[in-house]
Amino acid sequence: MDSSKISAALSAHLHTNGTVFQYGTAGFRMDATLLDPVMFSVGLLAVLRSKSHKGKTIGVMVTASHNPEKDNGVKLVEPLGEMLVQSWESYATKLANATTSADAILAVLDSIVKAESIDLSQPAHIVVARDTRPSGQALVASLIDGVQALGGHIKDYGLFTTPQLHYVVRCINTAGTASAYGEPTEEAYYEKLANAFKKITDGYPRLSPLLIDGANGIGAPAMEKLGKYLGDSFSYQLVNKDIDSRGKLNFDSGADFVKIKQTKPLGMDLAPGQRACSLDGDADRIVFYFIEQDNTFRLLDGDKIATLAADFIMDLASSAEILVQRDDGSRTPLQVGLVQTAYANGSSTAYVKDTLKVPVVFTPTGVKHLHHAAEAFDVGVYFEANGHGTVLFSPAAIHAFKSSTGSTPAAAKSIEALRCLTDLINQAVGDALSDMLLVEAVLTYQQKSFSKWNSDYTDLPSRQEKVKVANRGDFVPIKADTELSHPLGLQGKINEEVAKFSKGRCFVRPSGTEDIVRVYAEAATRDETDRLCYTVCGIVFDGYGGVGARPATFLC
Ligand code: NG1
Ligand code: ZN
Repeated sequence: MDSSKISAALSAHLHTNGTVFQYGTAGFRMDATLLDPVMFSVGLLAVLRSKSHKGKTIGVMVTASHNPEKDNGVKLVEPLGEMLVQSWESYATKLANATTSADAILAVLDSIVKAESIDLSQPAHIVVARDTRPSGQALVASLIDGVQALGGHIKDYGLFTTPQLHYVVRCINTAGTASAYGEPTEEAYYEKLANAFKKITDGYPRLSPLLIDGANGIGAPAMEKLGKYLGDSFSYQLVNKDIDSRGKLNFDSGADFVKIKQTKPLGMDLAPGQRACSLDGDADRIVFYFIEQDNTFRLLDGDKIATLAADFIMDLASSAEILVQRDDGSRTPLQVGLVQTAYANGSSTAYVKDTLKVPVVFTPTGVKHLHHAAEAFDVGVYFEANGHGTVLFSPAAIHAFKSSTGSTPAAAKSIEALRCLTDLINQAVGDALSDMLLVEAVLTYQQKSFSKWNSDYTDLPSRQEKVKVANRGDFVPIKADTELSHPLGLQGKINEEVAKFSKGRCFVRPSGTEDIVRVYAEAATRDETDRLCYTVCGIVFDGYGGVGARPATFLC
């Protein structure tokens, strides 16, 4: 470690304004003007992480996803495209907060090297990409300074969706192995998705055009490029594709806006019966929607995508008579499991358990938790209600798909479809474009309308609100985010309110990405849901450090 080189490089990125940094659910995320020292520290940490993996390539994505354009963020990606391992999150936090002086940063670097027994003579390879935020380029430059100060090699892929960055990381690190994931280029990514989609939908009548809201972010140009590879196998119309005008990214558009507001985005004309979807600002989330003839808005969210996918894969596996080889030598049917969070609509959970008869596992919020839980199944379907998720296939499942031939033409066709799905679905991370094609492939294969898909089960009315509090750290979630252990006494008050409503469910948890606590409520009717949600918002605000305007005082 060349201390003088690190000290000299740090002098251009010193942290001077007292902000306390925290590597949260989605890495570091905040107002972009505060991020320069953080980026430098992430560059240093990425080098150490790569060295600790004996020179494997580590990814860095610069994005603040669905958050406003003025924000930005950064997260690290492990060699197979997963989120940074949890034990390193605290190193990231310590290092970012140590950018106040050369002594502080050298001490933290040294402590990480010792704690992880890192061999500093190992090489370090980093790849970086960013979304369309105006602050992105300068932040990447700060990151590169950090990487180079510790002697790492870095390749800048420029503008990418988050899942594209995860894809290239996985490709680079699996090249030449039995689980090679593909060519680490943007073109190969589009080609892989488009070829799988074309194969699986071959011979079926095409669906009506899909309206796609690009949230004026990176998903828009990526969709345009993907569209060229898809040719006439997929018909769509892209709106909200202006990535050049300031202030438009995610503004009243995108997956998060549509999910929370339960309405169509700005910039989209949506006639009754038309099919539509929204990507988020870095294209790792997607939700679908349509409006009924009576103008009722219908959202097809992550829960609906998960049930559609699980049902489809189980149908294919059953018609293909897939058997999976187990460690004890036996061969047993494919085991499909579904992973949800507390934000999943209660009706979806009931549908999965009672109708699909698929096991459901609950994890805390944040895809790293869901991803991990999904790995326990042959086919692990995981989606957050907000539309962030994917489907993971175990090596044994992939082997079964590859080695089965099928005893009838129908079985052979189902096996072929399962093989296509393993290429179509991004195995590294939730991916809006891949998920969009997955949904369109299933609906094409089944010739199913949005309205029919929506009628699989009826969502309970739900509401999600934010409450600004003095210190969200006072709120400590337990039991996969469904309850709070602290502040003492608050959970009892929430329980009292929930008990007043039929089918009532409500929980409060601190956000990992915004300086707020979230309140989620469900009940039998819209009116009861809103009453429950705003009553609990009021309890939190009045008794537990609310700041600013009191939420929805008109109701309570
Ligand atoms: P927080 O801010 O911790 O609730 C949000 C989403 C997560 C996840 C992360 C990462 C909700 C309720 N929360 O986390 O599901 O997607 O952002 O972007 O949607
Ligand atoms: Zn996102």
